This record gives sequence, C-alpha cells and structure tokens, in this order.
Amino acid sequence: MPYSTEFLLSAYRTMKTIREFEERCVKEFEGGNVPGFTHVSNGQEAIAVAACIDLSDKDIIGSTHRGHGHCIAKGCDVGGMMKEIMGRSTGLCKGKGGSMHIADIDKGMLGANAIVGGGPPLVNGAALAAKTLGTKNVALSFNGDGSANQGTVFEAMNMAVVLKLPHVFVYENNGYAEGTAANYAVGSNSLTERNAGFGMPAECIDGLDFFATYEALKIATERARNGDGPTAIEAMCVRFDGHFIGDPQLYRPKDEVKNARKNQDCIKIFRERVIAEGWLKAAAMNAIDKEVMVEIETAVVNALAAPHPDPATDLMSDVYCSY
Ligand SMILES: Cc1ncc(C[n+]2csc(CCOP(=O)(O)OP(=O)(O)O)c2C)c(N)n1
Ligand SMILES: [Mg+2]
Repeated sequence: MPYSTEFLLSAYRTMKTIREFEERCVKEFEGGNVPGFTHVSNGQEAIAVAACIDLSDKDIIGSTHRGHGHCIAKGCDVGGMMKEIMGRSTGLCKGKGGSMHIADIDKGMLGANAIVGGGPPLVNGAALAAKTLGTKNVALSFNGDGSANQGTVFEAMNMAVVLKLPHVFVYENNGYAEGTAANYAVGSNSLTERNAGFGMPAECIDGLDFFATYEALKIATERARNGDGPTAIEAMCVRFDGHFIGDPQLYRPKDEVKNARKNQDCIKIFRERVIAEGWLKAAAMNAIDKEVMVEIETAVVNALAAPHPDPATDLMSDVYCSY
C-alpha cells in the first residue's frame, strides 16, 4: 500500500470536514446567520487537502476569497472559523475579518484575501523570509484561474523565479472567474504553458484526483524545500456552487452543476478509489462522516451562542497592528 491508513483517513476526514463546513455555511447564510459576502469551495476540497496535508505550521499558505477549505486543510480550528464567519468576538480574528479575511498565523495561514491576485506577492514575502533565514520552510499560494490574469500574480511569479524562492503556486482552475469562463479570459488558453513561460516547472493535473494532486504537490514542495525554487501546479476542478452564495448562475449551461455533483465529486472519487484498491473500508469512512457532522453541528451551535464584538470597546481596537 503506497499510503498509510493514518494518512488516508486524515485526508478523507479533512476533505469531508471542508465539505460539511461549506454545505452548512450555505444553510446558515440562507438562514440569515452569516453577514457579508460568502464564497464556498464545494467540489475543490481535494486540492486544498493535497496541498496542505504534509505542510507544518511553520510553512505558510496564502489563500483567496474562497478560502474556508484552505484554512481547514491548514489546521485552523473549525469552531473558531464558524464563529469568525458569523462575526462573533471569539472567532479566529475576533469576528472582525469574516469569511474573506480569516487568518491564523500560528497555523501558518497568512490569510484569505478579498483582493483577487493579492496573495502571491505576500506569499513571496514569506518565501523570501524562509530563504533568507534558511529555515527550509516553504510558502504556497492558492490562486484561481481568474487571479492568474492579474498583474500582481505575473510580477510575483517573475520575482519568485529571479530570487529562486521556495514558493509553490497552486492554480485552482474551476473554469470560472465570477461569471466569466476561463476559456474566454485566459488569453493563451493554457495557464500551464503561460506559467512555464516564467521559467519555472509547470504542470497541469486533475484536481479531482486527490492522489494525482498530492503527488504533483509533493514534488513541488520538496523542490522548494531543497532550495530549487518555485513551481506552478494547475489543478483542474469544478465549482459546485455559484461564485457567491445566492448566485443564480445563469451563465452556466443547464445541468452543469447537477452533472458535476454526480460525476465530478472529488470526495466520491477518493472513496471509490480507496475502496477499489482495498486501502480503506467504507465503514471507516462512514464513521468519520458521523463524527464530522457532530463537529460541524457543535461549531454552529457554539457560534450562534457566542457574543458579537462590543462596539464600545472593540470598534477601534486592532485597526493598526503593532509588530
Ligand atoms: C482586484 C480585484 N478585482 C476584482 C475583484 C472581484 N472579484 C472577486 S472574485 C473574482 C473572480 C475570481 O476568480 P478566480 O480567480 O477564478 O477564483 P474563483 O472565484 O473561481 O475561486 C473577482 C473578479 C476583486 N475582489 N479584486
Ligand atoms: Mg475560478
């Protein structure tokens, strides 16, 4: 067996936790319990988990506006995240960040980011710090197909190559940036060919396949850790939901989402593979399903009971950060 049982169960648990967390976010948003604009990553779980499963708390990730899955995969506390998303003072960022600004530096989670393309320059900073201090830590940025067209991302990729930074660029190509299709907006029609043009190893893999994604990222991460510079991995995937919760998705062909949920579900694909290979039993995964449901229910109950920030004392604190 090429993977340990512990590894496989951990990968499954984290993917399932992200899925249930996101499904519940949709429900709670629709119930009026989540303020602001919220983007969920249903369908993209395998990439987040494959990218983060081998990283330590000292390795840094930078996320996007669709960052809940990245946070969970990096080890952020699910209860603290639910409170944050509901704007409660005991949330991971004291309820002041919300869905699009969750960060947890102790876990190496530099932050979700509402600025499309805002992550990679920051992650370059973390990578440069790791290189300068000789820590052997790596930095990894998550990017969308849309953010791949931003100048900030181009500049960050060039700088990462020039300075040979330990930065792994992960592109989650879910085919859309808001309502604009990637096959319209990506000029070369291939992110990977364009990424290679920056002078770094670039590969396109099936992001629905946890194992293919894991193996590609393992090589990329080792390359970064060994001082051999950046890599770009484009992981093809599917967004099960709209751009934001409540998006009517009129720009998507009829039945695209229904078919994706049925035939392109990375968690189902993982389950089928590990059962077919004889690596895990269905019962072990079903038991995890039950535990995850309890964990998410508890997170919601606790978040709903948690206090909101007090305007009298909390409004003006944390506005500037002292280092
Ligand atoms: C600099 C900037 N431009 C535009 C937006 C509005 N915006 C938010 S998400 C998004 C699309 C991003 O698409 P992609 O990078 O593919 O990520 P996905 O939503 O598919 O995960 C846009 C244009 C923004 N937040 N920041
Ligand atoms: Mg996209």
